[in-house]
Amino acid sequence: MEALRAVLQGRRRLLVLTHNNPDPDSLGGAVGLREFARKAAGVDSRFAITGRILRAENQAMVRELDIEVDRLETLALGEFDCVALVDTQPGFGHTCVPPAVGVDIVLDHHLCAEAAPSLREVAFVDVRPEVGATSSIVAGHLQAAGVTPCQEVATALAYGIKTDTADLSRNVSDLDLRAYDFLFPYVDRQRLVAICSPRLPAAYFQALKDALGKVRLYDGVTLCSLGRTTSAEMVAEVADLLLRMEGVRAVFCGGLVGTSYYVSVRTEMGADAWGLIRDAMGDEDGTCGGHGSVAGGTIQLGSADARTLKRLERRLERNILRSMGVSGSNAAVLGDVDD
Ligand SMILES: [Mn+2]
Repeated sequence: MEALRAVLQGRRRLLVLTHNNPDPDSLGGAVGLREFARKAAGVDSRFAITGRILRAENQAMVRELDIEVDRLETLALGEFDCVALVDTQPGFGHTCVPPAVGVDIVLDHHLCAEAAPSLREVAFVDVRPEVGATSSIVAGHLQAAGVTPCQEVATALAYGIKTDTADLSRNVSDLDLRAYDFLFPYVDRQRLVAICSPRLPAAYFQALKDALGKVRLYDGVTLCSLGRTTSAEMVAEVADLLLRMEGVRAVFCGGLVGTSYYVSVRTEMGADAWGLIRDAMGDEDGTCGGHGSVAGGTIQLGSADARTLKRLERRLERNILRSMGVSGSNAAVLGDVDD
């Protein structure tokens, strides 16, 4: 905490960045770091994104908690003399850091080989893969600094921890539990409930229906292709849902957005999702990262035609089945039950 404070102190203005399309943990970590900068180091800050906030829950989080999000291209980068990456690292595929910008602070909990060399130039690095949420790492720094977070920040951090640890059930460390305990008295439980179950557009149910029609069940391994889909979030959401099916050890879910193919992997507790996604992606042109039983990746396709997509999915499926030690001959699909 003292090292983080020391890097911030005396700076004019901090710019906080995260994934292109931020999830709750990155939103929580970002507002938590802004609170730390302001209350523990007296530094003003902004939070900027390059993509969109997609999931209905994440949009509700921004709305309910008045999270200030700027578009990166609207900010004058010259006004900032300190840059932080939260819940991601330099070089990650889903993160855009302008080439002229040097990163000073990295707070994250993902394992990733690709980031390692560029991390050496960063003044403050706090990457703890054993922790379930970046929000827990940030909350820990707030607690250590004796900062009482405001209700909105505490609720954002708590929701970040809730989502990345599946309600403190997945990839949970002592720090996650301590952070949640620390935050809970300041959490606005009414707004937390509003964030957890927002109304969903009809298009969401259409996408879900389409996805469930394409599920293939192997021996404990579930594959699902969303084909061309609306967002990487939908791929992750379907993967989360399918892991709840009885007998499923691992879920691989993929979908094409533009010319980027997104993959989400979910495994039972104790399994290594990152190892699985690396095996699945093989030599494809892409990046992946993950922690514990959750991993995600992106593959860049030269073209987005149906044949290219089909071939890619066939290669991935072969790699996955080989890596899981499952024969590819006995797939079942949903909806085949006679009634
Ligand atoms: Mn996270």
